[in-house]
Amino acid sequence: MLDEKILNVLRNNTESYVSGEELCKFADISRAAIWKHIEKLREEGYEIEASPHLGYRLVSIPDSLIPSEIKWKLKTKMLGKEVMSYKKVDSTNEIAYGLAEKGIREGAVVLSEEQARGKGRHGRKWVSPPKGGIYMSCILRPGIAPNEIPKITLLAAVAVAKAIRTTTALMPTIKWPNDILIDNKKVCGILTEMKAEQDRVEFIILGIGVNVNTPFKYIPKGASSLKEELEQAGRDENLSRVELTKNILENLEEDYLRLMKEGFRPIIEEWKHLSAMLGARIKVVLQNRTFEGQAHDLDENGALIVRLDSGVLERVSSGDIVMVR
Ligand code: BT5
Repeated sequence: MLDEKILNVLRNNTESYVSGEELCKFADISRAAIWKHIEKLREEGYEIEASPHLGYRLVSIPDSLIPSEIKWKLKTKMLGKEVMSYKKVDSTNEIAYGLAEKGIREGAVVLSEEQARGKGRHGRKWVSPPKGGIYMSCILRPGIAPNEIPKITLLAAVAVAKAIRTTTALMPTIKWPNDILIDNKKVCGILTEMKAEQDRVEFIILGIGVNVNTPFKYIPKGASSLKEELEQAGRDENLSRVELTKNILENLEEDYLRLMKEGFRPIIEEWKHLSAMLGARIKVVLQNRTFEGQAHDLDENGALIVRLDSGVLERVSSGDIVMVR
């Protein structure tokens, strides 16, 4: 906490030095204690200049998914007020699930720089190398019925797509239910897990994985990263994962509160706008069968309505889609 307070004084004075004496007064601790906090911040990646006569000056901040960076000027009321960050975990969804079971409040966020066993849907894996990805799980307690869960997954896809568009100017599209693509390559996946009683969800863990500056050699075939797609567009830049994470949280909260207030309609409309697949020919892969048809619509709960060649409409609430060219 004190680290964060000292850091924020330095952030507000990057043009000049803040004297050790000022910091001592502000934090009400000794000079030696201030020094310890400065060292700790440096270990986290903050570059802080120290001059014996002038004091301290913040030179650069790290693009690390740590609470002090995520919470700084984050424009949310609930999401990200509590942030836990790790260097490496098996899965942020698992950590978040454990915290939610212990009663952590809605809006808490778990982040990691790397995952040893990142999870996809249906027991699949999410490749989660260090240095460049966002691996994040949000704890939500919306008090909805379990069959309404797809609404949250679709809402998250809309929020992440908007955040990617704002921070990169790339044009993402959504593939039902949970993939975010750029130029038809997957850059983000969403895994929604929950604990529920019969008719009411106790909590939801919304897991989001984004390939941001992820080194290309780690990315599965047919997928991509935001950095790679920017390069393809002639822009050679490293993106700020911190900025994107904050933007995702802000969009997520806004859409989540809108869902609670106005219902699912506005989200469906935005989803349709961002999805490139309605009208397209698709193959639906379910656990025990496969069929082709045309992606026709989304229903009021977020299920995909597929028009079969016979004209019959089929409702798909969970499964995988392959685009047929
Ligand atoms: C997903 O599953 O797309 C959900 C991914 C959710 C990951 C986040 S990271 C934070 C949180 N903690 C977790 O443990 N998980 C969540 P699915 O639709 O089943 O897609 C999985 C498939 O995507 C794999 O079988 C691969 O084909 C592909 N894939 C794996 N890693 C990828 C990556 N980094 N980028 C793009 N595609 C990937």
